[in-house]
Amino acid sequence: RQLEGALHKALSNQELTVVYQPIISLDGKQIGCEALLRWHNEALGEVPPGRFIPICEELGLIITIGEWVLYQACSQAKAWCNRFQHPLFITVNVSSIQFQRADMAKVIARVLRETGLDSRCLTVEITETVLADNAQNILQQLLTLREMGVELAIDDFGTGYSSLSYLKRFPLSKLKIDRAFIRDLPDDQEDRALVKAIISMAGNLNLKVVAEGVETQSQLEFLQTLQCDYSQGYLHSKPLSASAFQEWFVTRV
Ligand code: G
Ligand code: G
Ligand code: MN
Ligand code: NA
Repeated sequence: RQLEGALHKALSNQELTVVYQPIISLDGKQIGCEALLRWHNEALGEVPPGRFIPICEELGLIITIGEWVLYQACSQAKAWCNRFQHPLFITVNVSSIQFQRADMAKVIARVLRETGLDSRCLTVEITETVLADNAQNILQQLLTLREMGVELAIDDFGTGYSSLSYLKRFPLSKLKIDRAFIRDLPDDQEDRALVKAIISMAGNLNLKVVAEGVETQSQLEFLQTLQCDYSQGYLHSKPLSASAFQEWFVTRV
């Protein structure tokens, strides 16, 4: 409960920051990054997002904090696009609680307008929870986002409980394979079969695939043989501060 009190003030006390983890297409041509929230509190130290984000969701704070992350990420991406003349996409996690408000698509449209970021440079990451919510309104908002040019990725793919039918019903563009399936590649025969099947299914559904948690060269080589589209993980880089990401980026383009 100490956490709750501190969280209420985290944003106004400027304790929140956004870090950026590189995502690279397997052909090396496209570069992007995932925006990830960090919280450093004087008394509590560095609190991991897995601990404080669920509390933000419970308290409804994720509405303001989520919008702040979106704004930070889009204005940063816009600044990098201007500076480097090299296309860069940014992916931002949007919680199911944020999608429960009827105007999430409008919020995203406004942030894009205010920051000047091209909508095609933004990918919104949602979890299966968003899609499991049967509200017609959610489908409508996701369709609106796609019409605007924003891409939609399903995060942590393979770990949820929902049926695969949502892959057909929702206008998704990318699927992020959860790192649990990548960890034991290329040795584990079952994970090999699963990842192979996921990539092949995604290809047939016209979805791009991002492999998460790629830590070794042999994992990357295996993913290359399967024609996976993108990889993300410690092999390329851990999440970086904005200035460290910028340094990393200039060495790549
Ligand atoms: O890699 P990291 O430890 O930062 O992420 C832990 C979890 O927190 C991940 O599931 C990630 O999706 C989630 N997360 C990180 N940043 C955000 C954010 O800005 N919004 C939401 N909703 N989730 C986030
Ligand atoms: O659930 P989501 O994919 O949004 O969360 C990303 C989380 O994964 C972050 O907490 C990030 O720090 C973590 N992460 C990113 N790359 C790797 C990796 O290569 N290995 C491990 N173990 N974790 C990773
Ligand atoms: Mn994510
Ligand atoms: Na994930």
